[in-house]
Amino acid sequence: MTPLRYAAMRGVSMVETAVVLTVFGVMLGLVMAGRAGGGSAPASDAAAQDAVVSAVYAYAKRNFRLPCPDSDGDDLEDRDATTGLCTASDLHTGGVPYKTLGLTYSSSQADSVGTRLVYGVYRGAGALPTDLTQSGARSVPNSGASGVPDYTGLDALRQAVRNAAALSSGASEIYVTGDDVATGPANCSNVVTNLAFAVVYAGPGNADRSGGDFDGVHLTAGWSAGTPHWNGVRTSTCLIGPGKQVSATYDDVVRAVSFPEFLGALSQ
Ligand SMILES: [Ca+2]
Ligand SMILES: [Ca+2]
Repeated sequence: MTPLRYAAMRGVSMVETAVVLTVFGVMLGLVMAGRAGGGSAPASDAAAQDAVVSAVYAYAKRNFRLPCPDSDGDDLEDRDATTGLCTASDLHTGGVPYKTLGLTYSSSQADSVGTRLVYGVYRGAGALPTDLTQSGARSVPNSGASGVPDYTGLDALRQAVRNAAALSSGASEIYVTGDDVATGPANCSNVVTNLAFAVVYAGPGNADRSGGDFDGVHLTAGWSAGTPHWNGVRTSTCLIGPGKQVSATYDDVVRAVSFPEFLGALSQ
């Protein structure tokens, strides 16, 4: 890569980062404004989630992998810099790694973004061909197959997504349930489809008045005030279908990114 080309790419990357940070700040402001008024603001909450999703897309394009979740509450992904692996093989879900994504929030927003938004990612059993949190060369269909050139960079991530989509991981990886209507019951026995990653918002409150602010069978352990903050959800893979309607006992909002949706975003 020529220096000129590198400089141009770096410039675009910084502009993209600035745009994402600005959008995220505006969206969080809208969310908090909705709270201050005493009412819920579903549209703004959904927009704040989408800002995180956009930041994850940008991160994936720059790093050729998805970030690990944050299970100890320091806003950094829980990843071993030496091995390049998430700190535990069963780390599926945790807090949003805001700092890793280059996102910031003020102390007054800490309750909303620090305790009520959860991030989950497809780990592919921790194997390089299918673990979306790892970067490295992949070939078709598996890494290092003799005589088949390996893909690297963004192509390698795309190949990992295709490899993951070809598996039937079921409840061993993050997935969505039904919505209690078209796609069947919203319980963890009903595995509708696995996901590349997901951002889940606990909603305005603890609607079902049980456990934490997540409702129903959703992430029943959730955030805890001690350390590690998000350890209670680390092994959770069951996420309620995004189509489930808000009701008197359910106000969570799920933003689920399927393998095809993620592939599409990586191609833009
Ligand atoms: Ca962390
Ligand atoms: Ca809730």
